[in-house]
Amino acid sequence: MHDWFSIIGAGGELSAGAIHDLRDVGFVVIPGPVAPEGLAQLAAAYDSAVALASSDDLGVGSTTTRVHDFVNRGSEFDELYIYQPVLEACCRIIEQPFKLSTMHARTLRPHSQAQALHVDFKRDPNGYPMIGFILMVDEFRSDNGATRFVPGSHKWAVIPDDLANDCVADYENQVVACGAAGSMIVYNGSVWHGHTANSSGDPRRSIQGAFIRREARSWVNLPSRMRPETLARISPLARYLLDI
Ligand SMILES: O=C(O)CCC(=O)C(=O)O
Repeated sequence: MHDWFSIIGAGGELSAGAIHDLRDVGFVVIPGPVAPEGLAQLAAAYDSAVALASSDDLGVGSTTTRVHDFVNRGSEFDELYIYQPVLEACCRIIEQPFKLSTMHARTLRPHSQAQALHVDFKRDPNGYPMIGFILMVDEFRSDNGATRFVPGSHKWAVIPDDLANDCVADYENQVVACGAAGSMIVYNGSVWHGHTANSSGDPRRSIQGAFIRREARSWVNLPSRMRPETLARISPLARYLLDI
C-alpha cells in the first residue's frame, strides 16, 4: 500500500508563494491542468455532459445549475481531481489524509444576483477540514460572476454580525478572483466566499471540487457511482482519492 499522503506532500509543484497565500489569504488562482489548446474540447465536453445528465443529477438553485459527479462523465475530466498542485494544497492545509468529496459542474446563469458570502466548512479544533477548487471553463470576470473572497476570514475567531446574516452586498476588502479560462481557484473551505452577480448575458461555467478529511462523510457517495469504463481507465492515485 502506497503512503499517498507522503508521496503527494513531497511534490513541490505548488509554489511557496501560493502556499503562503493559501495560508494567509485563504485562496490563490493558479494555472489549471488543461493546456490552452485543450480548453475548447473541455468546454464542449462540459456542455455535452450537462445536456445528457439525468434530472436526478441536476441541482437547479436560484442562480446556479449543478450537475453532480464529473468523475464519471468523461475522460476529459480525469486530470482535474488528481492535479498535483491542488493535492499539495490539501497536504499543507488539511494536514492529514484526505479524499475527494465531490466534483461537479456549476453554471452561473446569466443575469443572476450575487450569492451570499458563506463558508463551506467551519474550522474546528483539528484545523481546516476542506480544500476546494474551481476550474474556470469560461473566463471569470467582474461582470460575469467571478468568485469573491474575504481575505484572511478563515482565521477569524469571531464572525462579524454583518456576515452572520446572509451578506449579498459587497463586503469590505473583498477580492474578486478573476482569471482566464483554464485558470483554477484553490481555496480553503473555511474562508468566506461566494459568486458575484452575473450581469452579462452569458452563462459562467465552472467545474468545482472539494477534498475533505479521509474519515469525513462525502457530499456525494462517489465509490457507489463508479462506472466500469471509469474504473478501467483511472490511475491508482485516482482510486485512492476516490477511496475505492
Ligand atoms: O461558483 C462560485 O463562484 C462559488 C461557489 C461556492 O461558493 C461554493 O461552491 O461554495
